[in-house]
Formats: sequence, C-alpha cells, structure tokens
Amino acid sequence: MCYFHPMRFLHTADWQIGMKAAHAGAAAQKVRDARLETIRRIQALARDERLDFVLIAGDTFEDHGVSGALITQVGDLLAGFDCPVYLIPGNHDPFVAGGVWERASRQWSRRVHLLFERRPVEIPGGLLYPCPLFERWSNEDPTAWIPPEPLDAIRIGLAHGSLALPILEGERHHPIHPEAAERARLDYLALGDWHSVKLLPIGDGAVRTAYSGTPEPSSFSESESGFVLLVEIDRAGAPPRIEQRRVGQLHWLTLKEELSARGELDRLIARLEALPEPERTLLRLELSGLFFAAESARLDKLETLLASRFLDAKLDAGRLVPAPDDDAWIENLPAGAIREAARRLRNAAPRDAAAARALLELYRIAQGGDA
Ligand SMILES: [Mn+2]
Repeated sequence: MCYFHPMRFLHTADWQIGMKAAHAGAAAQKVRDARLETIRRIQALARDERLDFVLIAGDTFEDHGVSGALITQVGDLLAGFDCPVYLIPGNHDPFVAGGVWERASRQWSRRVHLLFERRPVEIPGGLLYPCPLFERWSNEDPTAWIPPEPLDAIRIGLAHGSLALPILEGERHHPIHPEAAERARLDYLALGDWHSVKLLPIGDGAVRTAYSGTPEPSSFSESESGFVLLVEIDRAGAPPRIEQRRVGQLHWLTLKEELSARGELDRLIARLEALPEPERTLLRLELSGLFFAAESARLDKLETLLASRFLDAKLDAGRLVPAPDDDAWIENLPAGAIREAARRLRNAAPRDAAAARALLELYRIAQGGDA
C-alpha cells in the first residue's frame, strides 16, 4: 500500500563537538557537556516528530584533534537515532587523509550515512545532493556541481560555507552563490557554517535556502543560535514549511547597563534575580555611568549574586565613575597625602577612567572593605 505523506526532516549543523570553550572560563566543561546533551535532545525530537531523516550540514567536529572517546560517543548517539542521518564534512572537519572521518568511518554504524562524495543519494521521499568539503579554506562554490535537473522528485541540497552575500556574517570561505538553490532547481538547500538561524526567502517569498545555526549556543556573539529547523515539503516544487525549534540549553547573555541615578543598581539587581535559568546562563555585565559611594554595599551584593547564581558571570565595572555630588567621604579622610590624592582623583575621574577606578578602590579601602 502506498499513500501520500509529505517529506519531513530535521536540518542541523555546526555541532562543533570537541570545542574547548576556553572563553567560557570555569564553565568550559559544562559548555562542552551541553553540546553532547543537545544531541540527545535532537534525537528525542526526531523520534517524537516521526521525521523521515536528519541532515547535518557540516562541522560536526571542531577539528581533527578530537579524542577517540568523543568520536565513539558521537557515533553511538547518531546510531541511536531511529531515522536515517545524513552528514557531510565541513570546513572545521573536512574530509582529509588521516582526519577525523577516517577514524569515524572505521567504527561508526553503517546506519549513519557519511557522505564523502559529491553525487546524488536516494533518501526517503526524494534525492539528496551532498556537498562535502575537502579543505579548510577554498574560493570554490561547493554547490556548483549540482546539475539543474527537472523537478520530478523532491531535491534537497546539503552544503557548508558562506553565502556570498554583500553583507557577510563572519569570514568568507567556500562561497555559496545566493541563488544556488534556484540555479540547481533544489526544493531546499540545507546550509551549515553560520551559527545563527538564517532563512533566505527568494522572489516568490518561499524559503529554499536556510542556515539552521548551531543547536547549542557557543559564544556571546551569536544572535539566534540554539535551534534546529524542521522542514516539511509536500511535493517537488512546493514551498517548504520551516519551523524553528529550540533545543539549546545554555544562554550566553551580554548586558550593558548605564547607571545614572541612585536606586538603579537596586533595580538592576532585581532584574538579574528575575532572569530565568541563571544556572544555565553565562553572563557578561558591563556597567558604566555613575557610581554612588553610598551604594557600595549594593555593588558587593551584585557581585555575590553573579558569583552564586549564574553558571558563569563576569562583571566589568571599570567604566563606572564616582558621582560628583557624593564625595563627603573624601573630606572625612585623614588630612594629608591620602585626602589630597583622593581630591585629585575625584577631579580627574570624569575624564579619566583609570582615575575613576583608583578612586573607587580608595573608597572601598576607606570603608574597610578588602577591595
Ligand atoms: Mn564552518
């Protein structure tokens, strides 16, 4: 018996397993663990949604230096998917002699389809045109080989590289023509490399080219990471329906706050206390504006909050300047060199960040804090 059902699949990329995450400081191990846990979430999603297959558009691994244990772990996770998984090497993990894919293909289950050749592959409901990469950098469009054949079957492209648009995100390598999907008459071109989701509509409004982004956020600079795309296509030529699903666990949050009045520090603390999932949040907090000496204890409270509640938090208060009308404490310093130094720092502080920081330190020491 044969009855119609649309093609449904999951598009993901840039798992970057083996990423050191040194920029996450003390949270680096948790950042690395989260990337593996996210694979389990993708596996569960594929099962719950009864998807026909899963596409991984390159950079499964961070580099060729990943440990054998990690390669085995990822292979086991992929073998546990209950639909076929199709995967191409990207620019971080290109298919090269002696590289990570030689090691993986020796031990991984045959159920994981490692696509190392640029030739069409039959997939459930259609044809897949894989565009594996063979080197880290190239000026060649990896999709150029795909023949523009007539649309009698649903045709899906799978590639990794930078879409050659005038406005670029990040560095350009393996440039992909912005109209590659239309030129090759693909129903959908699944791309990897950019870490944020990007859907690229064409003239008729249909989206046939998309970046899924990385499923687990990996830095403060990503605007829309932590997702996979679920794609549904009724028949050859029909516009794909694309759904963006969050699977990521960690939040990388940068807050820039300018303080200008008393009480604002308290309101900021209240806002931070109300943030959802602080234990999954890496926070970078940059304070600027006016610091009121009388609120010194508030700053201590903020530092305690950051250190105790968040997965990782960094406070940059270097641009806070002591409020000019709040310097009674200076006149209470012992007469002599110290008071004189404090007066000079206060006068210089509005224009000189180093003087402002020195004045804050002096204030804390004068209050008996350990700065
Ligand atoms: Mn890449």
